[in-house]
Amino acid sequence: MNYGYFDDKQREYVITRPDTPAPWANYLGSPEYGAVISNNAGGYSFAKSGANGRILRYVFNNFDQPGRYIYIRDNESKDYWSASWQPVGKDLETYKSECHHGTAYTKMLADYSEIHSEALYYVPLNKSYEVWNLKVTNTGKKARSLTVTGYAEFTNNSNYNEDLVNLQYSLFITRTAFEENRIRQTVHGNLDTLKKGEMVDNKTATDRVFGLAGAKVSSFCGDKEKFIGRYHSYADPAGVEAGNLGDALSYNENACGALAAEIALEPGETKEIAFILGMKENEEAAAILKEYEHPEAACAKELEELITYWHEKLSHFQVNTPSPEFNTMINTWNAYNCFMTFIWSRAASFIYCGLRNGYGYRDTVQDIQGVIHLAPEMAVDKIRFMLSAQVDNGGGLPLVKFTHNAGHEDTPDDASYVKETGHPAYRADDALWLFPTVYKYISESGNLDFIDEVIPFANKDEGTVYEHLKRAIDFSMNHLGIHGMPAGLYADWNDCLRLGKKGESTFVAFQFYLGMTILKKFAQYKQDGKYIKYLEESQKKLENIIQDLCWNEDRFIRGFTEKGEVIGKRTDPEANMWLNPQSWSVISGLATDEQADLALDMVNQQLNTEFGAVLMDPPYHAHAFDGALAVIYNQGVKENGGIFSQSQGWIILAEALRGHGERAFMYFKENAPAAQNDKAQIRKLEPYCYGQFTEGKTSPHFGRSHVHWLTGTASTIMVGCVEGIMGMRPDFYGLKISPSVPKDWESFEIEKDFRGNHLHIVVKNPGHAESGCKKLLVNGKEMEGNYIPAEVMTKQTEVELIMS
Ligand code: IFM
Repeated sequence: MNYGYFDDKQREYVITRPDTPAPWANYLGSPEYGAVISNNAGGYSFAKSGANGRILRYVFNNFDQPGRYIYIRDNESKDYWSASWQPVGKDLETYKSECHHGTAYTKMLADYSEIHSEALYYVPLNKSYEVWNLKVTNTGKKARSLTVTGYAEFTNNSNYNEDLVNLQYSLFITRTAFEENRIRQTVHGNLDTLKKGEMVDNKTATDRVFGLAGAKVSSFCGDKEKFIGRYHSYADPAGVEAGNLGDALSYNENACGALAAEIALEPGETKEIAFILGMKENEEAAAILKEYEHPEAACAKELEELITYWHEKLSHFQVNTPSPEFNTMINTWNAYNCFMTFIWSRAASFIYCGLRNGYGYRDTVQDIQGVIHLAPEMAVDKIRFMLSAQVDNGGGLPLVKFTHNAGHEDTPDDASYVKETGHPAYRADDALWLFPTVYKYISESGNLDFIDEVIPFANKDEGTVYEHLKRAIDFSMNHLGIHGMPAGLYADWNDCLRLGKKGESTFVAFQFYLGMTILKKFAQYKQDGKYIKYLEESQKKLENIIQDLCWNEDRFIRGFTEKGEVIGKRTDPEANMWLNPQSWSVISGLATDEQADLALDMVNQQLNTEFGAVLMDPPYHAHAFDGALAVIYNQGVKENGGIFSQSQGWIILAEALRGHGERAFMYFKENAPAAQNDKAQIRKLEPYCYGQFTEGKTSPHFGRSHVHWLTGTASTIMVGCVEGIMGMRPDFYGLKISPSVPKDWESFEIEKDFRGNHLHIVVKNPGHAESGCKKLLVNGKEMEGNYIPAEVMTKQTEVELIMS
């Protein structure tokens, strides 16, 4: 079943049936001023922090309410509806609607009772407030008199938790006032005599304003209960029903901002208004509202700015392949999803309430990889930041506080850090993610000077990027487990796998192995012969240990507990086959050809399903070892045998690196949101963004996906597709092109910006190969192998690669 379609030209997903199986969301603004909005206008807004800067209330687990509601009332018939299908929820036989989720804007179109409305929601570029721009058109033959009401449900306190559960406090700090064209809610209004910067008990007066531009306010309401009315609901608010909001304000009541305007429309006539919402002081709010006196011009210009900004970012890598799903995901939605995870981290969604007070080290370093090919300049800023969150012993801070102050931070060795962040110890993998991320950035940008850039460590001291990476190696070397592989410490990538401080994870061992391969390239560039020797010897030693201890006939095991128990043996009754050690054995370059192919075949046989490969199998139930925390989850979900979508990216990459185009693409397609557009009743999640996981074959809801948008899946799949399937493999000195595609792809094209040049790449595959390169022409000149040295590229470079 499908609820909409992709409009690739506009880069929009258009929802044609509003009764979607879950709220399908979009992101507006940024965490400076952020808004999450669903296709039925549900969602919330915040300034700076989803948890502590909450402006609009949203009740989680509660059918996507409340939201940014705009009600339209016909003053003659007294009938009313909403500009989004919900909350009024008119019969879909008579109410027609479309929701266009675009890049940083959402537009709701509705037709009902010969009135066409368009509600456009966005946060203007680099601004810290939001705009709800409404256009109403009379499509009938008689003049109409309408009352249009905008409703914003303020939280009583900026802390969302206090707002929802600590009512004995939060109800008594809020009040509303009305002035000319706006409702102002003040939290802690009684502190308004304090001087700027002064606080009482860490609190100060804060204003939130909901205003109207483009029409006169005909009535208003600042009290939620009066607006909705006892025993009414968002579907039939008393104030809307009456056509007059009663001009009530609140003092110790639940606050809201409701503003009504009367709009008369001749046949064919259109009028436009704008509601503005933000955490703004009164004067600034008045000035902002003035800018929207003529909403038509102001809003159209701002929408254009947003579109230009985002479409330009996406334009740096575009593909045209025989697969529409692949094109849609890579050109727009996976790419946009990567930007959202990159910018928002795990700040806010309909699942994340904004409680995290910092960036997860591994998540953030992984997220960066998803945007490197599109915006290396954005990526490098975040890389600098993450390097500055590396402790001088080489480990990463598990949680990097939003207030991070490089050079002055406590570390997991300090009780104060543990108390403040709740992270009790270092994790084995955090700093190891830096290797592929830093390498990919330098290779994409060609910015080799970055290797020598000096960046502080989190606690003290500073060093070049090269030194930072060396210290990451030192960290693992100084924390070896019982067999000489990197110790498990608090965790590896898998939060639910506690192997014990001295236990060992093969995943981390593979990451470490790859880290050494990458650092060797840096050392070669630096002509650091002594260090090259050290790396080679250490890497060989590690390789021998892994080969001796971790290969189990047809698979790599998952690791060892500190008691020496082997996890992931083929004879184990549960969890005897794990996905990540197999894919990473290939990605790391450690597996022999024979091992790689066997392990990948076993993944295919034992773990793959029609919705992707499960993380491990069989799930834990009766045979979980002490550190197998996954057992707390139902079988077939999350780390307990769910299809953990992030890992799907790594299996795509592993298959592609082996030149198995068919399988790489199969893994892409199984879990690709766009490829499931017609299975919305199964997948439930938005068909345009990734989720954290899909329920596995042992769940009764096999195929249902969860935890939308803010997930590491976005970046790993992007890397799997760009570096793997499309074969874009830059290095310090140029670009290797090594596609791995389905055999029936006869040809495809790539538009890629690379180091100031534009590459137009045409790949031809008349012999139906899955991978390989017979010939590579650059501006008509044949290259050696499949490599283009950077110096032969021109502003407009024509590339032709013949696969077979
Ligand atoms: O790797 C973790 C991530 O840091 C948080 N979400 C779950 C992943 C797998 O456990």
